[in-house]
Amino acid sequence: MARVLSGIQPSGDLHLGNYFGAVRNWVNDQTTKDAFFCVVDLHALTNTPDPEELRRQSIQLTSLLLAAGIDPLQSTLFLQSHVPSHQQLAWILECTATYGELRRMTQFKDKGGDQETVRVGLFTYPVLMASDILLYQADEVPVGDDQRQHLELTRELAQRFNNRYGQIFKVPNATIPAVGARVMDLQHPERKMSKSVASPLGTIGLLDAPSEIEKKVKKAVTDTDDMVRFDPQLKPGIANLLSLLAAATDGDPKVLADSYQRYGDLKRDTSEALVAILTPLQERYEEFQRDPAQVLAILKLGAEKARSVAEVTYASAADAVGLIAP
Ligand code: AQP
Repeated sequence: MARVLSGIQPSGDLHLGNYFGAVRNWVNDQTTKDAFFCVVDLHALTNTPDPEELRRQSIQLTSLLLAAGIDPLQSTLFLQSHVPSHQQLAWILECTATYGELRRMTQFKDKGGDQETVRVGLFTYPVLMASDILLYQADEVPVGDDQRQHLELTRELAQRFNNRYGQIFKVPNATIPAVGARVMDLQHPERKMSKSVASPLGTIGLLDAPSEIEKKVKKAVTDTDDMVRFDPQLKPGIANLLSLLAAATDGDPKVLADSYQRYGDLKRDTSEALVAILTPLQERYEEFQRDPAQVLAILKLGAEKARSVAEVTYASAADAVGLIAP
């Protein structure tokens, strides 16, 4: 059975990009694959969150993943900081990666890599991510398109390490969905929808009320030529709405474009389709919110299972580089 691993940061409210780009595919994967899903709280520290807020977000995100359909009986769901091997292997991989290749990461550059006060954690983030993946000997990593470059780096580090020290790591493949891989901001359709970039009208959160969803879709930026066509380059706003409708209805954005003449109709159907997907998810979320002890118990069990896999890989890597086992 192929093993999949993916992670998500508790760095803000989950949005449709996280859902269509990643989480929904995780739910599908768990029935046929050996699935590990990780709430990457150590990565969230790169945003220097308020401590109470980080704790709250970690529980909220876990509840949302459960509400979205991650089943702890099928998947191993855990918090990254509960498995110390992530940080231990990250150091070994930092001694494998080069300054030049980390400096070229576009996410680092986008998040302020050129500033004098940039934190080292933001710079080394992709190495910790490589550690998250390689520890589990994952075959596949289901992610959105924005993570493609980080996945390439993970593969490169695994190959470099294996060439030098022997076959320690499986070299994983990214699996990127055909539709929903890059959900764009509704107000700035040239940039991706994001948790940490403030764009209240441009981002649809998984917990947004139906009236908010309707308002945001209605106000979504389009263009003036009044023709519904799927053309992400020339008509990014309309292409984004078509992609969202396609993702929500399992359709094809190019085919859907032929059924619409007016932007208003496309917007109405898009918001209705999104509300239909999000309402049941929100109801399940409320149930988990009422029982945080259950959520913590799921994370505890998940961490035990994750540790049993991660510690074996870490021990092999540590031995390979010449560290003495305790
Ligand atoms: N706009 C997006 N479209 C499709 N997929 C997306 N993902 C993120 N944004 C989009 C996918 O969601 C998964 C989890 O992402 P993350 O929490 O690790 O952080 P990120 O990729 O940096 O996403 P955000 O929302 O922009 O968070 P912040 O603002 O905190 O950095 C990943 O698989 C990602 O591809």
